[in-house]
Amino acid sequence: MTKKRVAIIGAGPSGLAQLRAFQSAASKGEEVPEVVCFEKQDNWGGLWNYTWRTGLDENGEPVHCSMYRYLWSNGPKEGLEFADYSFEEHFGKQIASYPPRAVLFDYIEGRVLQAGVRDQIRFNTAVRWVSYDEGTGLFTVTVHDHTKDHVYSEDFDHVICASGHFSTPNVPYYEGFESFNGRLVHAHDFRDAREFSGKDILVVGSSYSAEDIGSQCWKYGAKSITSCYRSAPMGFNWPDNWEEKPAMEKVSGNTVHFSDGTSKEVQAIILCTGYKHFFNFLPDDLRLKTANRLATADLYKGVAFVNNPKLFYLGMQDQWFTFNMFDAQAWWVRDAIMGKIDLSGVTKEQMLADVKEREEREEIDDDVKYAILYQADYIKELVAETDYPSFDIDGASEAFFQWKKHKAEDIMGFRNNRYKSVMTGTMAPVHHTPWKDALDDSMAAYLQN
Ligand code: FAD
Ligand code: NA7
Repeated sequence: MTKKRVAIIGAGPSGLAQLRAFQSAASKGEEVPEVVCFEKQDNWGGLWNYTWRTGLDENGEPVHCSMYRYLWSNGPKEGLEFADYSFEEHFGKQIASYPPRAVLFDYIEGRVLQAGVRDQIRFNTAVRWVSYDEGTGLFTVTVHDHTKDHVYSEDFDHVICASGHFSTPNVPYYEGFESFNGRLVHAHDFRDAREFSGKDILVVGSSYSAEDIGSQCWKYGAKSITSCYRSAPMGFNWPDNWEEKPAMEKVSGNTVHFSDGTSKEVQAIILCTGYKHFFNFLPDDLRLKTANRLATADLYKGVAFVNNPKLFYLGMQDQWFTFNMFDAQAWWVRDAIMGKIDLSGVTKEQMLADVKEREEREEIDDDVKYAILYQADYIKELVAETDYPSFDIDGASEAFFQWKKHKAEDIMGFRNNRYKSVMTGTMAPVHHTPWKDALDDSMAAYLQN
């Protein structure tokens, strides 16, 4: 019998988790399928593979990166640690709890370098189209290899879509945008906070990007920050030069008008208005259509596409947990593909019922703690069905609860706190410099602890 062939789209944390999952089974002597991962960038790491570029990349592809220069983890590392590869194993010591982007990239890379999976990835190769043939039961994946400038197709038994969903910006229009005289940019294209030093800026939105990009600009010397919300304020105890306003109504010249009748003159507007699940390489019958929520639409167990369960999606949920949730999903998908988890007897109705149950359970309560525990339960559920090393998921949730509390206490100081690893049981050191003063966030500077 010929080996099954599996295509993974994307070598970000989710796609890399999938490669590691198969490699882990192979290292235990199991017969694993042939795996090919297509990655449109020239390196792995997904969003964590930072670039200064915006707009189109060197190949004319939309730039994937939404991260910015001075980004530090927005949650404690103790909530995202891999169960099979701890921070201590990677760095040879315990490190502080909110690593900058470069440090987390290094950690993600360390595990897959050790696993030796890089040769399964075809870099600089953008997936253009995927189709499914009912007759052969195979997917045809068409890609553009930019290195050779060659478009070709190959057939696969399974496709795993791990292309991320925080890359295609959701860009609303407000009256007067076309004649605004300052810089108007979406968070996706925000790179260097120093550009806004000395300026009055507006951040639109009230979620993670608004909070963190506003905080970055504050840290690197913006004159004032105004943030505005559509539904609810972020409500933190902001510094004196940060003001929260209700919804923006329109812009005239450089003046922004808000729904409470007030206005503010600004030199820059940064739209922190979220992202779209966007898959321009998938036809209607294979394309996931979902809101950014914990219970994604149409994914059985959060991963298997109900309309064709030979197709899987990783990491499509809104995220409290990240890397270890992607691992739990990847191990489960691996076992479904290898037949260790049997999907053949699960009907479409049963899959839809599973999705509905998850949606209803998510909607019971909109409390943050509830949401964290909901996603923790999801990870527990998947981990229990595979050989992914079980870990103290309740302990990781506890780190998130503490993080929430620390943010409420001091939004510009929460990153000075430390938490205990649930993988190794050791406490992180306090970082040597308070976040607001740590202007050099290189890996060398961060690891000086
Ligand atoms: P991605 O990281 O988006 O990777 C997807 C990969 O697919 C990319 O490499 C991309 O090039 C590739 N790809 C896409 N389309 C194609 C195609 N057509 N053909 C070939 N390849 C393709 N999480 C945390 O845990 N902590 C944080 O502090 C944190 N901060 C964040 C800050 C920002 C600004 C953003 C946007 C997200 C942040 N996240 C954070 C969440 C982030 O989603 C995850 O950490 C993680 O990167 C998701 O991994 P992924 O592999 O699912 O997707
Ligand atoms: P989110 O978490 O999806 O939040 C998007 C925000 O944008 C949210 O506050 C929305 O308000 C707001 N929004 C969306 N559309 C509009 C319009 N038209 N007008 C005004 N405000 C709008 O995205 P983020 O970028 O903050 O975070 C995504 C990931 O990046 C996250 O996982 C982090 O780790 C980093 P709403 O509350 O819906 O009214």
